[in-house]
Parts: sequence; structure tokens; C-alpha cells
Amino acid sequence: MEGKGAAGVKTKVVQTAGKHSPFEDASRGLPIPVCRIFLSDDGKIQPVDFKETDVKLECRDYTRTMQVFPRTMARNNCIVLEAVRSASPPDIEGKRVAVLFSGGPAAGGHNVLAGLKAVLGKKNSLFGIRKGPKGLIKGDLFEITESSVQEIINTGGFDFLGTDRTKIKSREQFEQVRETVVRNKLDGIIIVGGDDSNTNAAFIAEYLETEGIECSVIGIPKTIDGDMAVGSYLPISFGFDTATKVYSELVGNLAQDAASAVKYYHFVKLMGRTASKITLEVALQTKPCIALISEEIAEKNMSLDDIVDHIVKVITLRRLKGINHGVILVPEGLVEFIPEMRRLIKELNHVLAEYEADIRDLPTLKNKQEFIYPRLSAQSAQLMASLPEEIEEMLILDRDEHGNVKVSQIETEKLLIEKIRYKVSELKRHPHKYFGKGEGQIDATPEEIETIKGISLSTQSHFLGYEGRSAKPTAFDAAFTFLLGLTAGSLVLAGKTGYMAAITDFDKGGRILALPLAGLITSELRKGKEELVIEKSLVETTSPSFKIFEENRERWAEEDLFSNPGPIQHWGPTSRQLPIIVSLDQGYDDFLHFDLGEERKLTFD
Ligand code: FBP
Repeated sequence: MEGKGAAGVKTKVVQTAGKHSPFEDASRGLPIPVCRIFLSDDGKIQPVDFKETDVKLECRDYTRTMQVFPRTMARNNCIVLEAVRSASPPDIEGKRVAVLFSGGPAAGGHNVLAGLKAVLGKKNSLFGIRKGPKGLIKGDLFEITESSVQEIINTGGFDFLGTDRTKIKSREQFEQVRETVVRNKLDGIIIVGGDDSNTNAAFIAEYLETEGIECSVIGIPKTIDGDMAVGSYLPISFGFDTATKVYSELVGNLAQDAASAVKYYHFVKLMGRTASKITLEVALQTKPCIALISEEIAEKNMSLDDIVDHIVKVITLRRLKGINHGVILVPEGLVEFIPEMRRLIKELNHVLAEYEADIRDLPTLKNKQEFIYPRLSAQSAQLMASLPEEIEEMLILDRDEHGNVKVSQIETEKLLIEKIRYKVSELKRHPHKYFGKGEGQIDATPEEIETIKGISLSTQSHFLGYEGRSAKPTAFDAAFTFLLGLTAGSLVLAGKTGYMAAITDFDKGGRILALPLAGLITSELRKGKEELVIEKSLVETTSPSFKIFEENRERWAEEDLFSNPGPIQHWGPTSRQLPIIVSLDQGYDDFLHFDLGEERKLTFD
């Protein structure tokens, strides 16, 4: 009997190896909510119509937008569209639509494909473009079948199509896109991506129209960073909910471990290239002793030393309360928001570009430092010299494909740890400098000073990013992405171009919108050159979510009030939870129950 049982397990392990874990098999069968307007009287999925609303997006630079997007502007004039249920949808057939993923993966991409397939139906064809925009340029397409969609529904990742970060910019690249569209007789291209990819979508839409080619170009808002959002019209991009729940589980576990082992400060850097939205959400979910928010740091013009002083002060005050452990959250994009670091990186980029060959030929790091220092301003040179050697090495040697410092790779958490260690040891060696009643000093009794002198700082550093991008989508992301697919497909069938699919009112059954891409574009200075791009949505320090964080963080710093949200629930009591920042900023009454329609089990056989 025993032998037989083991053999059964073995067979199951072998059979379920690779893509099909028992969990994935169970996930594929999970029902997905569908907004009422996508359902026919007999409950089948059908495309929606679109009508103009009275909302017109305000272009940041109207004249420039008119110059660059004349055809798109003449067509949609920045007016937001709203979906309406179609009483009798026209029987459209023979349309050929292609879809690509662009940029970093985000949970739910496969459900976008499922939504597109469902709304296009059997009479139209859906093509997948392999490896992102590069595949669009090369014309690397394949037809997506119903059985393949059935396999990937509710699974995480972008692996079915692949992705890349190619930006379509040159005349030649646009011509290659045109060639792909014409050769494959495409009626629509769906670009699933963040701000840069949706900017690309706006330019491709304008270009194809200028060339007299009738092909809809529609964007879908994706990025775990949450910065592809448009106020109340698009509260968040897909992937944010899943990623932040993965990170919150891990941070919650670390907080629990810190309180158990009572000896470590865990410094956790969280992904989010620019915006600190991920950090803010994880902070609200887990209540760490410190969470740095880059946007606030820039607003308050805080220096690296100010940040270090703040952290040391919290560690000291906690020590006085007998707490010698905690979790400190650091957003990935922090360094670019610290004014002096920003200046240093700018100057370094300039020197590295101008003297690229000279610096490359210098044999040692020391030689390179000696060459670079005199070419920086005195302030930047001083700052650079104060950085730990590994960070300095990274700044000089690690460059991106444009030759610039790889800011997102800077180990900010380690930089802070080094500086804090130094500061704590200084404080122990020269207490009179730091304690007393003077400005900026810590008011402490002689006994308290002795306690503080006993601080032994044990730290652990972590970087959470890739762990959250390709996880199985949460119930919210699974529904959100399926609906975005239904919306984008409907826009193509309605012959619309130059829009981004959007959904709002997550608490009231969902409201389906189409946002004119040109109306979201602003001009930004990137690497010294003016570029037209969709504006990123950052943390606003006046927002309700930031205010709640601000009101509570002192208590979280002084006591051990962490909360552990636990693993994502895909079904069960907390499976319908929305991101806290979305619920607060949109003024929802409840963050535990999103409502995006009636649940349906999807089959594509
Ligand atoms: P997208 O904006 O393309 O969605 O990517 C976001 C992100 O996950 C950032 O948070 C992170 O800085 C970056 O991707 C990492 O990218 P890469 O995959 O190139 O390492």
C-alpha cells in the first residue's frame, strides 16, 4: 500500500512539473467578475459601444500637442470616452488584432489576452507579438488560439509572449512597424505597457493615420510601480496590487521575525523606479518603524545626512523603549529625489559622457576617481568621497545602454546602512555632540545616554522587486486585466485609435473609459533633451493616503505596531481586497470588497 501511495505522488509530481502546478490548475478554474455592460441579455460576453463624455483632458502643452499629434487631436480632441452597453452589437468579422507586452512584467498580462480573445470572439483573429516592441518592428507574430488562452488564464508573468524595452523612435523603426501592419493586414495593435510604452502607442497611432493606414492603436496601463495612473479616471495600473501584496507578505514576515529574534533592523529596498507608491502601500499594509517616501524627501529638500539623522534618531528612541529591532522601507528611486545626489548623478553623467574613453583606459578605480573628482563641483566631489567604496565603484563603472549611471541598481539600502553604522558609532564615541538641549540634539538623561551607548546595531539588507512582478494575479488584478482586455478589444472593433483603456469606480461595479493618449502627454527634460512623454503619477503629499501614513508613522516608529498581512488570498475572506492607497485616494468606503461585476467562470474551448 505504502509503495503504491509513493508511486502516485511521484507520478503526480512528474505530470505537474513545468507550467502546471496543482495551484495553477486550481487557479485556471477561478471565476472572474465581469462588468454588466459587457454581457448580452443571455449572459454572453459582447463588445461595448463608446460615447463622448463632457470630460476633456487638459493638455500640459496644447500648442505642442497640436503640432505633434495633429490627426489624433482632430479626431478625438482630448475628449474622454465612456463605454455603454450595446443593445445589438454589430456582427463584426474578419478583424485582425495584434497585442504586445512592453517593459517589466506585471501580474495579469495573460488575462488581458483572455479578455481580448473573449471580446473578439471566434470570427476575428488575435495575434501575439513576440518579445515586445522589438517583435512589432520585426513582424514576429503568431495566432493566439482559444486552447492556448485556456492554458494561461489567471497565470502570472508575461512568458506567453515575452517582453522588451525597445523604444520606437527612429523613422526607420516607424516604417518597420508600418510594414508589419500592412504585411499582416492588422486592424488593431494593443500595446500593454507603462508611461513610455503608452507614449509609443500615441506616436504610432498618429504615424499610421498620417500614412493613411486604418489600424487602431490602443494602450493598456501596466506597471507594478503604479505611476501609470490618471486621477479618478484610472486610479491605478495593473500589476500594482499583486506586487504590493507579495511585498507586504514578505515585509510582514520580516517584521514578525525582527520582533521574534529581537536583534535585527531589516532595511528593505522596494521596487519602483521613480514613484514611491509601492513603498507607501506596503507601509500602510505593514506599519514598519520607518518608510521613506522619495516625493516627501524632495519636497522637504532633505539631504542624505538629514535622512541618516532621522533614522538614527528613531533607532535611538526605540532603544530607550527597549526595542532594538525593526523594519525600514526604502524606495528604489530614492537617490534621484535627494537633491545633492541628483546633482552628483547629473554631473557624473556629464563627465562620464565627455571623457568616456579617457576614463575607460585608466587601469584602477583610484585612477578613475582621481580623474573624475576635479571635474565635479566641490560639493559633488565631497559627497562622492563620503560614499562607501562599493557605491562609488558602481556609480563610476555601472552604466546603462546610454552610458548613464544605472540609478535603479544603486544599493541605497546598503548605502544607508553604512552611513547609519558610522553615525551610531560616532554618537557612542562623542555623546556630548548629539545629546543635550540644543537645536537638533536629543534630549536624554545621563542614564538614557548610557543605554544609547549600549546600542549594538545588527542589520540585514533586502531588495524586493522581481519577486512581485510575475506572481499569480490577485483577484483584483485578474478581474481588472480581463476587463481591460475586453475594453481594448471593444475600442478596436469600434474603430477608435489613440486611446488608453481605463477602468474606474472599483467599488461600484466598474466604469469603463477610454482616455485620449495625446491628452496625457507632457514634455519632460530627459538626459538634457526635451522629450514628449506621458506624465508619471507620483505620491502626492496632500493625498489622503499620504496623510494617513503621516498621521500614524510616529506611533509606528516609537512602538512595535507592525501588522502582518499574510499571503495573498485568491479566494476566501480577504481575496477581494483593493490596494489601500487606491481606496483612500478614491474615497471608497471599504477596501476589503472591490466590485467589478458578476463572477463568471471562463472557458475558451
Ligand atoms: P515598467 O515601468 O516597465 O513596468 O517596469 C517597472 C520596474 O519593475 C521598476 O520598478 C524597476 O525599476 C524596473 O522595472 C526594473 O527593470 P528591469 O526589468 O529592466 O530590471
